[in-house]
Amino acid sequence: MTSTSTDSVRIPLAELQDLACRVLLRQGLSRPHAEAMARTVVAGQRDDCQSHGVYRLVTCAQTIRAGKVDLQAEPVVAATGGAVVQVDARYGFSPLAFERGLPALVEAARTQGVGALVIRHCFHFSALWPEVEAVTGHGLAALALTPSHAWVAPAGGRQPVFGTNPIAFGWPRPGPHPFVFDFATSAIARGDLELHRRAGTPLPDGCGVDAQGRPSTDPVAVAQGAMLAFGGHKGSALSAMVELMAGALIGDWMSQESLAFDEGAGAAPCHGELVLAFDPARLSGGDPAAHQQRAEQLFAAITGQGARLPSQRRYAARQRSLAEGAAVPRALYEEILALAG
Ligand code: NDP
Ligand code: PYC
Repeated sequence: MTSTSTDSVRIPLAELQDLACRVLLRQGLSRPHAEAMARTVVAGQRDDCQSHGVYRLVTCAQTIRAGKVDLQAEPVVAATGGAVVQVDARYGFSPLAFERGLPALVEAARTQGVGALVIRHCFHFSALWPEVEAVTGHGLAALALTPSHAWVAPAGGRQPVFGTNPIAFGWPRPGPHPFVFDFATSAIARGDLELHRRAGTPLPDGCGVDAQGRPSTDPVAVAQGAMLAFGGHKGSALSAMVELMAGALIGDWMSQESLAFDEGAGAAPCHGELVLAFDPARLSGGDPAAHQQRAEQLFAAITGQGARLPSQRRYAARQRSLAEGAAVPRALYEEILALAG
């Protein structure tokens, strides 16, 4: 451990993985779940994603206390040999279900051109970029969608209907870093709202309304009222699409149903996830390398004018963390040490 300032410490990644694993094993998770979840949250911390890094160890502990998650659940993968791969997470956490389904998804995309990984009945607490990055690692493009709990009002309304419903996209590139974006369709992710609440700091303007429908920057008041979609009616429509595609379409719960199942326990949402994979070799009509080159020209036209690509900040943080360890807020680190006993 290295002290960076009075407020944070740098922890070598292997040490952080070991600590996260110990915390999760101590909560009663099976080793495969603990290791998969630790990989996910340590990747988040490594890439300076504070709302979905090791802070999630605290929220996962809360989810486990609520008593509905199956800590030993073995995901069941059903690959049909066609485009669709189904994984029943059996009310366990989602990272292991994704890891178990990934090989069959890659195989489906390679043989069919398009593969669809349908995960059902999972407790979902993570960012989606680790998953689309994993798919791009196989030379495939990827799109991932998941609902959450109904915290977000539709544009023009004030009653929560939608989840924070992230959309993540990945495009494989030469070199180590794919083009990836991953964002909540709410103006702010719930995880960031929680971090504001813990720190006692106000939300940015435009993130939510209080229980009376008045605009508010108080995270507690917004949690009692409603969060708002980003971009008004456009984000609202995208959020509805996520409910439909990663809820109704795949036969699993939407965000209202997930919240009802929670019964006020404050656990992670429980629902499904849809991950699509696309093989450029099968879809480009020939000469995928030439089309890949055209994609590179698009990226050059973005960065060439001083704009940055999404995930560029994350990749820079990753490079530093690999060299110096991941920065963890000191108070959070102590909270995690306490969870590890
Ligand atoms: P952000 O708004 O922080 O970032 C969204 C995306 O935009 C990132 O890919 C980011 O890249 C990129 N970006 C940010 N600023 C710029 C810029 N100036 N130019 C170009 N690209 C930029 O994400 P959110 O707060 O909305 O979401 C955070 C995380 O929360 C996501 O990973 C998401 O998966 C997760 N989440 C999970 C949910 C769940 O149900 N499981 C629900 C909702 C959210 P970079 O990271 O490099 O800044
Ligand atoms: O940050 O909105 C969020 C979130 C929901 C579930 C996991 N993260």
